[in-house]
Amino acid sequence: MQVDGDRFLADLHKLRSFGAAGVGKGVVRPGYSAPDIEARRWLAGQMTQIGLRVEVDAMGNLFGLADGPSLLLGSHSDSQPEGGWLDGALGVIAALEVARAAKEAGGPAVSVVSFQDEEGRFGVTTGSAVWSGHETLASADVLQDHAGVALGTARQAMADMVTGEVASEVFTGFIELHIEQGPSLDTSGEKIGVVTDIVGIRDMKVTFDGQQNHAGTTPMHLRRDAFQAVSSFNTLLNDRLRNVVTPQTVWTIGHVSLHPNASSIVPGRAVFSMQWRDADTDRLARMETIIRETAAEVAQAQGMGLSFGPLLGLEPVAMDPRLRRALEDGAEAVAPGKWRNMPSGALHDATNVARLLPVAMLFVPSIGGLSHTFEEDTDEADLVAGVQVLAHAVSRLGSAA
Ligand code: HGY
Ligand code: MN
Ligand code: MN
Repeated sequence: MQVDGDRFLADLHKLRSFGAAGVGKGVVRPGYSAPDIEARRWLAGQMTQIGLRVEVDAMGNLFGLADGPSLLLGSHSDSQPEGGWLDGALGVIAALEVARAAKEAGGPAVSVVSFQDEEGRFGVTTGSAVWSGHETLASADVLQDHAGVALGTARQAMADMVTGEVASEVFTGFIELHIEQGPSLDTSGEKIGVVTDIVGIRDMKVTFDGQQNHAGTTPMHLRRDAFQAVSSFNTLLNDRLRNVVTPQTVWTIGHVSLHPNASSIVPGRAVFSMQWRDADTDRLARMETIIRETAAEVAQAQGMGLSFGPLLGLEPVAMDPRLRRALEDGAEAVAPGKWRNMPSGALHDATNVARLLPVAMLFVPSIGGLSHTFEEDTDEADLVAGVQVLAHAVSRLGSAA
């Protein structure tokens, strides 16, 4: 099978045109937004053109199905609220190119997927979480974004595209090509990372309820300032986690909403996202205990009400050895001596799909290790090398993977 690098790159740039934003190659295409749905319509057209049968499930996961048993390739085409042109998009367009090249070569059978809301506007990888049975549609529907919109409402915007549920039994395995989103390959000068494991994640909203009041007249010692509670919590937490974490453990408060968010008002409420990631489930649990206890202690000391949202999460998963070996072979053929095995610190749809199918992943370098920013980029020659490794692995595995 012969992939066409120019055709692949042209499609990748075309996908970026849906929601193109910011300087460089930025994209704003969150799940179920108008650009996301427009992009899915364009992708569906591309799938049809290469002879795949388009199916869209109730969540908005978009499949292009080959006849008979097939290997499933893909990723997601939604973006972060400020994202780059490659996160997810690369894996979807690479899948399209390999499926097209496979058709031209007379096999093997390759299907394509773009999962919905991988970037977690509503949760953590919600599209593939529902497809894989990790979440039910009903439990996903009540999840809300930071603006208070429910997923069940948001997904109505693409209801006209829905054809029905897509069974996983027709697929023999799943392979996802992605950018690394970290600095390892760029720093070492290597071209390909073959993923060994994907870390686990926990994510929940935390709310401190204090007393909204006048910022000029309320003495400091009488205040119940919700921002001060968040600030104390963060400082204490960083200190307490130190005994539990490893250099690979990460935790982030990435979204804070203060009410009413005005210069002259002592904030009465703070709602913030608390997310933590690690390769070890026990450590994730120990961190959860510390997070909950620290928040309770701050609430008690500062006279705050405290509540926690639902705890969302995914467990760490290992990649399938046989699919991995096919990628390692491909990496050695395309970039001899310039690839490595490595874990993934980012979450991916592959984690959910691993509940149903053997899965594997490969990475190409991210320039400067940047991602989840408009500045995200990868050398185009490295992008093409990634597709070539994927095609090599698919040829080796055949449709009976
Ligand atoms: O956050 C993640 O790891 C993924 O990009 N959604
Ligand atoms: Mn991604
Ligand atoms: Mn991402």
